[in-house]
Amino acid sequence: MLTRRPLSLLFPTLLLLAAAVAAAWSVGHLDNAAWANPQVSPDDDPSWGPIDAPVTIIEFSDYQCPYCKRFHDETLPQIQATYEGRVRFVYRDFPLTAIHPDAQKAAEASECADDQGRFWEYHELLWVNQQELDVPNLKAYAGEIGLDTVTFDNCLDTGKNAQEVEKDYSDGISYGVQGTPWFFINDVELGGAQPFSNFQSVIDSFLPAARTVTIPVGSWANFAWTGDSTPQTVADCFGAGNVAVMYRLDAATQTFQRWIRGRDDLSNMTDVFSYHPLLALNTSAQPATCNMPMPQGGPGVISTIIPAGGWFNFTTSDVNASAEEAAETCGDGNIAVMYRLDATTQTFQRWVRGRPDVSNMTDVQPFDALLALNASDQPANCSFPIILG
Ligand SMILES: [Ca+2]
Ligand SMILES: [Ca+2]
Repeated sequence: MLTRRPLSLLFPTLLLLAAAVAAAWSVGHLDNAAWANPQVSPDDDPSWGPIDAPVTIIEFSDYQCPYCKRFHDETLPQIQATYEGRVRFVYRDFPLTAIHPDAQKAAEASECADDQGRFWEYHELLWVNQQELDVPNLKAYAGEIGLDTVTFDNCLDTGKNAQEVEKDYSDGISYGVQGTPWFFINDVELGGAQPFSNFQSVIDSFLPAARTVTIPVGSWANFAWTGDSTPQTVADCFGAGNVAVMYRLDAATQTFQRWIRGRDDLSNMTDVFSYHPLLALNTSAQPATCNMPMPQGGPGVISTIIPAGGWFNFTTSDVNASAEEAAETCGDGNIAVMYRLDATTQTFQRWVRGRPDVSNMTDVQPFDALLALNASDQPANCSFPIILG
């Protein structure tokens, strides 16, 4: 059963902050809506995941229910692995006491463990031991994970959390829960045993679509990624062996790294400290020729040709040249964006034509800029979710 309730819910929205750099440069930003389903409350029940996650799953469950165990053992781990950091999971009790004589006490016991701050460990033990949930066993499990057993036994024997469990159950009835397990995923109700793919399609409907970046053959691309962005991780996303070089510009620390396939170290460029890498975007209709000064002020120039509409990565030995001065050597108006990575100070500058400041990228925190070279003979694609850093 899959129904979408017509609620005036504020959906998580995707705000695209178009950095005024280039079409290839865009960053995503999630407006993290807290749980906003006015009809179904997470109450005071145990949860994991960010409290402001764009998706909240509230499960109503019963420790003696075989389908609940199956969800816990098979489906939930997939949800956790796929949506870590983007999903909050809340566990509420819905013991079907007419058919499951131990379910009420098991639920109370889990709340007694929660009173000692150990809900999830205890919860795991209950699923492992689903066939043995009578009161003596519930007490034994508390001892197994080192809870204060006197306090725990007293909690269970006096029915300290009976009302809490009954409130979950009566709330469930009022929300229309008809059995276990039963789920509310933001404003979508999902009842009964369901495959992971059904959870996936509901969860995905609340998340921004994956973004795909394509690097043409032999080209550089400049983009941002707000997830776990080690150069190696991102390079691997583009397919085995495609990306040969990756720069990572960390906006937060204003530092950069250079990763080169086949080299063990993640170079911070001290090995080429006399050279200062430049990355230029030529937005004109013709190739741009950059005439950089020779090292040590020698005669002549070093010419680099940047294709029309493309990025190019090259170096300058002119330690005094700013990003803008480097761009000017490439002809009037050709270069729209120039990064200059100062190997000596391990800092970088970003110059954007028409902007008065040489941005140090504090304006695009907390996004990490990446520059990747596709050295393969085919276009390289990477699809990645837009995640808040
Ligand atoms: Ca509750
Ligand atoms: Ca509860």
